[in-house]
Amino acid sequence: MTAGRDSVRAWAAEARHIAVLTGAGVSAESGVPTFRDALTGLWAQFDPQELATESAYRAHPERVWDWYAHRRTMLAKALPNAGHLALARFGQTHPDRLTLVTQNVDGLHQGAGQPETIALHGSLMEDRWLDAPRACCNSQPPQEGRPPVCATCGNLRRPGVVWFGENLPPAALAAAEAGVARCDVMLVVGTSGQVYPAAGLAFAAHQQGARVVVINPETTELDRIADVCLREPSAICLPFLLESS
Ligand code: BV8
Repeated sequence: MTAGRDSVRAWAAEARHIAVLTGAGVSAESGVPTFRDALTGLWAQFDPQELATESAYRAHPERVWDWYAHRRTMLAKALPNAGHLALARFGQTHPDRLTLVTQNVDGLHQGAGQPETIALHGSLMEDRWLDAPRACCNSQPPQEGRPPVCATCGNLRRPGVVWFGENLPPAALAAAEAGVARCDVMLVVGTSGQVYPAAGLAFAAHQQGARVVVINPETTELDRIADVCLREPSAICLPFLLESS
């Protein structure tokens, strides 16, 4: 009999350390469209890798800025769901037994009360300068526009996210790898597992002998290394798995 949610709940209760990797699916029940679903309306004809790259931004700054502005608007109405809250409660109760790593840029794990969430791909709510700022750039507020720019040198503001082809923040990646190296259970929640190096963390957990549990209503690239796949929405599954631990 393949192990089911009851076994995973027992594994979580006994685990010395749990690593969790989340993707857009953990925020779906908060009304935040998943990455592929974020390509609706105006942006439906684009491949995410066409929009979420530096070269796309330099070629079409207005189009890419508008896409991020659209996602920010959607996010402004979103609240953490029962999945985010279950992880936050577990982290507050057992701070040394959880490493929470997210690919999400929506800040909902942090909003649920998990400030030490490791955000591998940055934050949608923070901007920075596209090119290294000159004295002029920080001597006056950016000039409003789509995108805002430095009124003197024209440097563009850009979303504080990690674009395809860009390195992840080294400290975040190192902290994630350290948490995965010491976990005996890894929960892979709401991710299609197609983007690296984030997806590689699940392989690392599997290789070091941890039990890997995929929580996703659909099949994913990572099912083949999973000990168990729970075909459930995360806002239902995570409270069940973690609340007794
Ligand atoms: C890099 C921020 C070094 C921006 C993002 C190795 C092999 C192949 C390719 C590569 C490789 N190494 C590097 C690459 C290239 C590339 C990559 O991985 N390409 C893939 C796509 C082929 N990686 C990079 O470029 C990374 N940088 O490697 O730098 C380097 C430098 C130079 C040259 C080479 C390498 C940077 C990657 C980060 C990109 N930024 N986000 C933004 O948000 O705009 S990635 C972005 O897409 C998200 O952050 C996330 O990571 C990914 C989306 O995936 P998911 O979150 O999984 O979302 P998705 O929509 O796909 O799936 C949702 C899932 O939820 C589904 O499975 C669904 O069934 C499920 N679901 C739905 N509802 C629920 C649910 N689950 C549970 N409950 C529910 N209710």
